Amino acid sequence: MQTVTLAITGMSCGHCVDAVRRALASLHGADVRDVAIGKATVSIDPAVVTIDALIDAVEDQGYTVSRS
Ligand SMILES: [Cu+2]
Repeated sequence: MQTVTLAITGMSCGHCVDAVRRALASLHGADVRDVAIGKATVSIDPAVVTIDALIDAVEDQGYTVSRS
């Protein structure tokens, strides 16, 4: 497992936190550890899911993820 923290812009309230959490939790191989306004921490199995897939899932909800 690998732990990934995403920096997310565009989140402003609890609904955003829920939307991001749901988007990440829907991915196979991803285990959501923590979501707060502006960031999400996820444990992933790199053989199953990529960081790009995490980013795409969050950005599909209308937020922007900065890639470090
Ligand atoms: Cu919101």
